[in-house]
Amino acid sequence: MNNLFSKTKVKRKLFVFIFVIFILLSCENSEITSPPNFEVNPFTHRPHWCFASKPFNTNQPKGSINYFNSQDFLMSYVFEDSLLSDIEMNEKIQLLRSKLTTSSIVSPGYIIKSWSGLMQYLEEPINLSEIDYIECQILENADVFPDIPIIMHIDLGRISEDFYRPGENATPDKEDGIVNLDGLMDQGEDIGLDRIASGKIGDDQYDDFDNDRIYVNGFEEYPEINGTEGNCRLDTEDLNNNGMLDLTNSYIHYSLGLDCEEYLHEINSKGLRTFRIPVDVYEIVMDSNITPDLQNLAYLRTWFEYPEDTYVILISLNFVDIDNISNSTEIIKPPINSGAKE
Ligand SMILES: [Ca+2]
Ligand SMILES: [Ca+2]
Ligand SMILES: [Ca+2]
Ligand SMILES: [Ca+2]
Repeated sequence: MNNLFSKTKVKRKLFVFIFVIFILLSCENSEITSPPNFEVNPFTHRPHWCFASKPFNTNQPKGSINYFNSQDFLMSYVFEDSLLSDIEMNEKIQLLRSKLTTSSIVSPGYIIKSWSGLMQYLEEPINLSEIDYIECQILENADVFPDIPIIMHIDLGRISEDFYRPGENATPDKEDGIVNLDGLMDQGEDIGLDRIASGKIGDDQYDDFDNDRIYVNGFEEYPEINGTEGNCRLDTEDLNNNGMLDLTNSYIHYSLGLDCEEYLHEINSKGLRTFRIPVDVYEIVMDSNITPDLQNLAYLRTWFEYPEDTYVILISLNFVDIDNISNSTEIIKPPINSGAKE
């Protein structure tokens, strides 16, 4: 009887031991395979952006920018394999790819940099006192990222809305009101910020929207996706929707060399460069006596200086509050049906 009892005890102990080992192994396993909490980064979503107005502090010639959410990059091209589950390895990532072209007035052989960029109005303005650093992740991919020096600028605050044919008029260029000024897209209004339909005299030949994909060096591009005519959206320069063309420049400015060490926090094995810019290294740029309201920075502009045609692949941009990291939009996620097209 005793013998039987002790045998049962041994069996039980063995069972508990095996069970504990199993739990430990499965915990370890889930630690390895469970993915980080990837979330969509709002600053890589193409429709949030429009072309940038001219930075107040540059005299460089204006190049052009074509920006799109390309569909041919997988998570595994960007992040370390150890951070990804098997499913995520093959999922597409939403990234914002910008094709930067130099100004046509720049003569070959002369190194004069061009500028071009993007801007947006932030529905939730940034309060600088709640931010510790700006994090920017750029993918350096030798196939699509020619090795040339690019300077990226980040402006935050009050920024001129006059991005389409600047100086042309004192009111915002907009599509609404071509037929009825009612906030709705009436038939005949989706003809671009030039307010002239294709085929009519004076039409901007570069404003036609098309989401057709082409391939350049094996990577997809969408050369006419930023057109405002025929894009099924009511486009406007009046980004803050106050009925006026805001022209004040009063903002804070950061800059970083994308091939430089300054602010570089980390490079991973895939060529993902993570920059962390301390929030207090800004310069103030203003064209009047209006100082930037650091607690209410409502426009964001990112623009680039570059000596040759190139690309920038933005993986994420975050304004990080380390005390509230779960609320900051720190991480990135593969898109759900996101697309260049959207
Ligand atoms: Ca209308
Ligand atoms: Ca047009
Ligand atoms: Ca439109
Ligand atoms: Ca406005």
